[in-house]
Amino acid sequence: MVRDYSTFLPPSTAMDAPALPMLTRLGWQSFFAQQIDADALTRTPPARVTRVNRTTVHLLGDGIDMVLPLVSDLAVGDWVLLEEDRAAVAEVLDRKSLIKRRAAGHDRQVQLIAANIDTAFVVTSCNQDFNVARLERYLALAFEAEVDPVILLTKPDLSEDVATFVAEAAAISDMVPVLAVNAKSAEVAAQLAGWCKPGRTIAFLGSSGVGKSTLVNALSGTLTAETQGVRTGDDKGRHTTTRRELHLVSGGFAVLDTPGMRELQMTDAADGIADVFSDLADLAGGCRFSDCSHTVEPGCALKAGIAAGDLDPARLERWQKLVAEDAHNSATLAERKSRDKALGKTIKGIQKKSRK
Ligand SMILES: Nc1nc2c(ncn2[C@@H]2O[C@H](COP(=O)(O)OP(=O)(O)OP(=O)(O)O)[C@@H](O)[C@H]2O)c(=O)[nH]1
Ligand SMILES: [Mg+2]
Ligand SMILES: [Zn+2]
Repeated sequence: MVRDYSTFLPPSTAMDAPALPMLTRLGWQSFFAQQIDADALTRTPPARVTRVNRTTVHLLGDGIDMVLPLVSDLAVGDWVLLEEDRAAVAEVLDRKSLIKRRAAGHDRQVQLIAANIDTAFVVTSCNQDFNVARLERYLALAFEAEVDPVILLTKPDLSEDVATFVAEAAAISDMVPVLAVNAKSAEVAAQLAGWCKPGRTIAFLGSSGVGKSTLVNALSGTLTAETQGVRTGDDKGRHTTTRRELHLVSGGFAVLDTPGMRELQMTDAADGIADVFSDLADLAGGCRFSDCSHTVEPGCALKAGIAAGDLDPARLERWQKLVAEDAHNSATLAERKSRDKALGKTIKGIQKKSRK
């Protein structure tokens, strides 16, 4: 791929940010600065992970644009300190936020999606991609990661029913702003300006074909990311973006483009799920039994809510499904970790014995 270096050049046009230090433009914030002293800052310079490959990472910093060997558990968006000779990553700084999911496939490891994101734009379109249950999953993931989510509804120009999509999305959570944006229009930068301040990092998440890369291009003002038309008939995308990549744009902030995710399984996301469904959790406080399963128990406040027509039974079902899935996945992960630990001990024991 040909990298567009114009996005790394000093800002020049009127809409660009004033000349900002490179580290600020990359998202260096006091949260990271306070983890190291001034001396370490020059000896072991910080750099940000913009891309994670199979065996290497791409890093950008002040005068740094390099590829180094991958160290384990690095995520796109991580801030690292380099060794004094700059030949390797010395340390990963504490993360302000971390978005993760349970990976698809049979080994089902936890997959780190992105670190140190300030705002996650959850992107869907005003078409067949729109799905409340999936949006709830994305929001739970963002809340769990302590990232502020915003729902973007793209392709309003192709829909005759934008207001219905907006209303359905807005009903999901009081804590999540919802915006309809034509990703191909000139208004994108102005519409998202409140979140795209210099020094901040934003991410676009969502299915293939919803316009994540188109939004990246709209914000950068260049063709930074590749885009491709969706399938006619079902509006599904063609998985054009194949890896996560952090782009530095001329407005002085960092933008993460991600590939469309096919599956979004919950793991260790109990708090995030509780945030999305906080109204139901509050209501459940009124159930007669503290361990009420909201199915057959007498005195169930949620059942009463449904009977009174105040609560959508489908929403209660979705909540219970996510809670159960998260509990199952988190338990099996915890079990696997303790099994791996036990196995590690056995192997160490065998090695010790064989050395004797
Ligand atoms: N009319 C219209 N087309 C849009 C809008 N947003 C995206 N598109 C088109 O939708 C298609 C898919 O956009 P992409 O930006 O490639 O989608 P993506 O989310 O990056 O997809 P993946 O990389 O596959 O995950 C492209 O043809 C875009 O031009 C919009 O708001 N209105
Ligand atoms: Mg894309
Ligand atoms: Zn109940």
